[in-house]
Amino acid sequence: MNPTPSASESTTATVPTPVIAMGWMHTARFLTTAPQLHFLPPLDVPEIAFVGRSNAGKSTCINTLTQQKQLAFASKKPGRTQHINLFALGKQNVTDAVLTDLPGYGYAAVPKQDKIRWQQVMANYLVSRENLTGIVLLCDPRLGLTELDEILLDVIRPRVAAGLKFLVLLTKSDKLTRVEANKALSIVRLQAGGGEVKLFSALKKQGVDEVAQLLWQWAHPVVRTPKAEPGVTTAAPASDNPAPLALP
Ligand SMILES: Nc1nc2c(ncn2[C@@H]2O[C@H](COP(=O)(O)OP(=O)(O)OP(=O)(O)O)[C@@H](O)[C@H]2O)c(=O)[nH]1
Ligand SMILES: [Mg+2]
Repeated sequence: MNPTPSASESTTATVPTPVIAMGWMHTARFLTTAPQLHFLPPLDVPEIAFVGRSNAGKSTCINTLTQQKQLAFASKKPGRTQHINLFALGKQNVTDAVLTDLPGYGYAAVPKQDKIRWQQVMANYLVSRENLTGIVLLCDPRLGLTELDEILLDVIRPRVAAGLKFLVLLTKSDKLTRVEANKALSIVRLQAGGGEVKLFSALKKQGVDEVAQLLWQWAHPVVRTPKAEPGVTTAAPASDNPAPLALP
């Protein structure tokens, strides 16, 4: 899950300061909600999806990153998020990226028919959403990556190989000792095939700045300008975002 970038692909993205990244995150506002993929408006800005088991902490992670208490609906009760919810990011109301909160999978109490329907909605979204630029897979480290997470990894593998950004967040890290956290990191790093894995805690604010900086970089890819000195790069304006990714 860690594709090697081609020579023509720029990899030296500008790293924003935490203040810039967090300020950008704070601009998040509700954009739209949809029960199925075909109700979502087509967009041409980078879209970053938060996926994972029910109760893994996806909605809480979005609220923590955006420093807003109730932007996404978080709840102790699993299965709280039941639609695809989009949040727009960008200063002065100019949207330059979108965050997507997806319903979680694996919640036992959901009727089988609903589970199947949701798996299809999510797989459809992950495979065919053209402006999807990155996926954040959230995982409770006390459970590790489960069979359902592995199925999701299989679904997205071709797109990750084609350049889609991918990050695994081990959530609720406040519930682990340092030794447990390190062990969970090593195991999930192996399972994720070398992809990036980070610890995250909404409660202790662990990993927040780092993740905000990374998502900013995903949404603001660097392009080489023809006249630039070798090695000199500039951040692309939002409208110059990458061509739609090759679909599997
Ligand atoms: N201790 C701790 N609890 C957390 C953390 N993040 C989330 N939680 C709790 O975990 C529960 C589930 O959080 P949600 O954000 O609703 O989870 P979700 O993945 O969006 O769940 P679904 O919408 O059902 O898919 C809530 O009770 C949160 O308060 C964290 O970093 N630390
Ligand atoms: Mg949720």
